Amino acid sequence: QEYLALKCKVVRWSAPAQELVSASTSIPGNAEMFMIPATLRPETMYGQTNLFVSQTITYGVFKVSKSVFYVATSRAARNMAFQGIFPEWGTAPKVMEIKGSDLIGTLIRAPLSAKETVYIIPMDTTKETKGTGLVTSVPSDSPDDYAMTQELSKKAPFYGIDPDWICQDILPIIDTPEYGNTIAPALVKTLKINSPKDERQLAEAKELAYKTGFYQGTMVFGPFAGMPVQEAKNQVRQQLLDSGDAFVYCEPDGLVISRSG
Ligand code: ZZB
Repeated sequence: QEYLALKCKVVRWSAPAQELVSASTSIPGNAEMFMIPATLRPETMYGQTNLFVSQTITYGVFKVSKSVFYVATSRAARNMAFQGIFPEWGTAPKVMEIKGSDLIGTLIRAPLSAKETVYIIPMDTTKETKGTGLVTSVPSDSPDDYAMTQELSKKAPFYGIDPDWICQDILPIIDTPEYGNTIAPALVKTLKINSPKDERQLAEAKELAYKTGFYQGTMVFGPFAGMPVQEAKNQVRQQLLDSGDAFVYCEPDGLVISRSG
């Protein structure tokens, strides 16, 4: 699977994360630190409103250069080590670990997002075994993201977050003949999805959103407005690569089983 790994620069740490980072002797005070979500939908990046972490995943902080550090799962960093992302081939230099729960409330800059900065919020269904373990939230085009952000804003105290961290107005990015210009809320409504627990319907919604967005979608936001998604996808991807705001991250399909004998 080939993902686009997005470099989301930390603008302000949550209090617990700040404490841990400040205490680390391996991270200089002027370090640039990036959260690295992995995405298959570069053309939706204008609509990023949050970044999801799982509270139960322990993330690693990895050294890219003297003053640049990436946050991702150790599993993802091991893969990156064989893709020329760290200075020494085959090595992912981990300088610190941090629990997802300690990252909640951190403010980041998400490249291309219409929002200048976005907050890190929890989504405990985020898989450790996929991508980088960090997921950028696009509630206009991802039914999972829309359902989770709705749940979080309804039950903010329960989840221990500030409701203001989640924006309520959904920015249209892609228009489709069947579902209008915000496909995720439309599908959540049509398929009567009430919460992130409605897994089966959400899987169906995701499949439909992928297919409809790709084959029938037209961009309605950003420099490629008016262009079919099929064409814009690669243009946005290339723009993010050229600006240095993203890099390609690949992972082997399925399990890699070591041979014996
Ligand atoms: C932004 C985005 C916008 C995404 C969208 C999707 C959609 P897939 O489809 O299962 O192969 N993702 C990435 N890593 C994880 C993880 N560790 N756990 C859970 N979800 C993860 O997975 C690829 C997509 O799943 C990624 O692309 C990411 O969300 C999420 F409008 O990035 B995406 C209809 C989907 N739309």
